[in-house]
Amino acid sequence: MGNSFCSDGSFTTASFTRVLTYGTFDLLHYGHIRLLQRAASLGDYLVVALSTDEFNASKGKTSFYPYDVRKEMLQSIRFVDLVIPERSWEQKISDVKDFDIDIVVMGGDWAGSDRFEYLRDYCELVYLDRTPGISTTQVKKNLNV
Ligand code: C2G
Repeated sequence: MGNSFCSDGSFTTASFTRVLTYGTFDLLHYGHIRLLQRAASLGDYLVVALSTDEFNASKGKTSFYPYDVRKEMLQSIRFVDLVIPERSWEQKISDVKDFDIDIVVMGGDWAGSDRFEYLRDYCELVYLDRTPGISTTQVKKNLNV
C-alpha cells in the first residue's frame, strides 16, 4: 500500500496492489500468457517467481530452455514487472513479505494444494482457470522434442 500526497499537503492511502505467481514457463505459450495477463489485471504490479533449473531438477523436471532464457522471455512481456528465482517450495512466505505482495495467483491445477493454501494467512490467494488444450508437455510431444 502506498501513500499519495495531494497538492494541499494532505495524503491519501492510494491502493497499489502487488501480485505474485510461480511457474516454470518453459516453451512459453498462450496458456502461460493468458494466466499472466489475468494475474496482472488483478493488480498494479506483477512479480513472477520463475523455477530455477536446480529447483526443477529437484522435482525431476528438465526444462527445454534454461532459466536465463525463460527469464529473458518473461521479462520481455509488457505486463510482467519483475522476475525473481523460485529456488524452493519454502520461500513463498518470505516472497510475500519481501515484495509486499497482496495477491498470489496460480492456475487452477493448484487449487486447494498444500503448496499454496497456507498462504491465505499472509495474502489473498486466487486460482484462475487453466487455458484448455495447451501445455508445455503437449508442445514437446507435437514437436517431438
Ligand atoms: N497454465 C495455465 N494454462 C495452461 C498451462 C499453464 O493457466 N494451459 C498456468 C499454470 O496453472 C501455472 C502457470 O501457467 O499457474 C505456469 O505453468 P507451469 O510453468 O507449468 O507452472 P508449474 O510447473 O505448475 O509450476 O511452485 C509452483 C511451481 O513453480 C508451479
